[in-house]
Amino acid sequence: LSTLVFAEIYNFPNNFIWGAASASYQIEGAWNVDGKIPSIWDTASHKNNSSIRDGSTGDDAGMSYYYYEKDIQALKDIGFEVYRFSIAWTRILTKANQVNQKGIDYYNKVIDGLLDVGIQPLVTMYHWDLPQYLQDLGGWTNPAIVKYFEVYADTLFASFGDRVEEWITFNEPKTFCNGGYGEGWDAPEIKTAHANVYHLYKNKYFTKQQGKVGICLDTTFSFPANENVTDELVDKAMHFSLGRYANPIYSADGDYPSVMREAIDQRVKMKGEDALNYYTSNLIKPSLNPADSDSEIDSSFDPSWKRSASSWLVSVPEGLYHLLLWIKDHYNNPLVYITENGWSDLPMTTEDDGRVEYLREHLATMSRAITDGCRVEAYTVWSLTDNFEWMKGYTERFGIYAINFTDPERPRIPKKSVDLMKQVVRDNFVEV
Ligand code: GBH
Repeated sequence: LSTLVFAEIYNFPNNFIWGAASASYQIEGAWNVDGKIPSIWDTASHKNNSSIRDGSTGDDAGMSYYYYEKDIQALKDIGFEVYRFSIAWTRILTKANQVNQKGIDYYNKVIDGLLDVGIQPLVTMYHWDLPQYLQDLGGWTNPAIVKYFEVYADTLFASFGDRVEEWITFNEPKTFCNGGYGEGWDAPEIKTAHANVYHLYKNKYFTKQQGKVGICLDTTFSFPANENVTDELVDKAMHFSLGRYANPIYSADGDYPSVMREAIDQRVKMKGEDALNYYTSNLIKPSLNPADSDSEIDSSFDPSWKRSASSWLVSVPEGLYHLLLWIKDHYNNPLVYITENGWSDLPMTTEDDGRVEYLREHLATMSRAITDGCRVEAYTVWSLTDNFEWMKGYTERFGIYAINFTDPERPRIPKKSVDLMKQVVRDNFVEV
């Protein structure tokens, strides 16, 4: 008997850019050497009874601080042309905001090592490892952080901008704002937000206590300076001052003031590429308990969707196709880099058939989206190696290379998906 294999071929443009992605705290280790200062993830993972599933830390992780050449070799073996990695703010600047030369030296070695073998660096400035001393000042809730981040970014541009051509400011602001400061399931594990408290009161206490929960906003009133100043301008000034906070909470449309949005839109017309992380999708319907969420939307998984080792991650390749078309239609077809896409399994498998299938199917839908006019130019798989998966520690593995975290040499061991990626990079097509 012979086996019949039905394979469909999905092509990619000749100049398509392939690569892999990682993030500093998840791979580097060396958490307290060469002048590095503590980050909020050092704090979260060193706490007694930390919330990290296996009680682990990123103190050593894949030891990329020492073994970055193994990462570069692993990229090169596949033929990748781009490496997305992040820089640890905590290595670059001291508490006194002085440049830490040893930190600069480390990233110089990584960047030069990549360029030597023809791999372009794509650098994320912030992938969640905020200096702890800045968190002690309120972190992302303190407006002063804007200036601190600017000083840090300035140092990066000045130190590496001669060789790094592509930068990403923030990895997943929705995740670190909501996870870190809204619902508290990521470092610094703070649960705040006016809306949460308001809804808590409304749902749990209002019937009995009949009180009110408000928010205290501050504003001046803006008077016209002369008779040429229009009422519209007064209104605009008020919206910049008060409306930016009040409108989302109190206005009929619940949005930021349109006058403010239009003014800002004019100034920051989206330029460059949209860096997009896509993993999974969901089914949505109007909420049965509207009080539970601001969106009044309930989401769930289709039971037919394949599950990974991560509870939130199911395989929905069609979702990537529809997302790319949605972006094309809503944002005037910008250039898009897929900066993360990947699959988790349990330690320690190199027979990662689930990942191979996930990647094949997602690359195929990406190819279809490109055929249908989307301007996707690059793809970096998450992740180059197994690494510290945040609150899940080392219990969920995303690498296309496996790492045994008890082996002092931390060899990068190719999984089956490395063979897949080699073939895709070589042929510029994927078979499904
Ligand atoms: C990415 O986030 C990150 O950029 C990367 O660092 C990470 O390693 C990778 O995903 C894999 O997780 O645990 O149910 O509360 C992906 C988006 C948003 C997915 C937060 C996990 C937490 C869900 N992430 N989410 S839950």
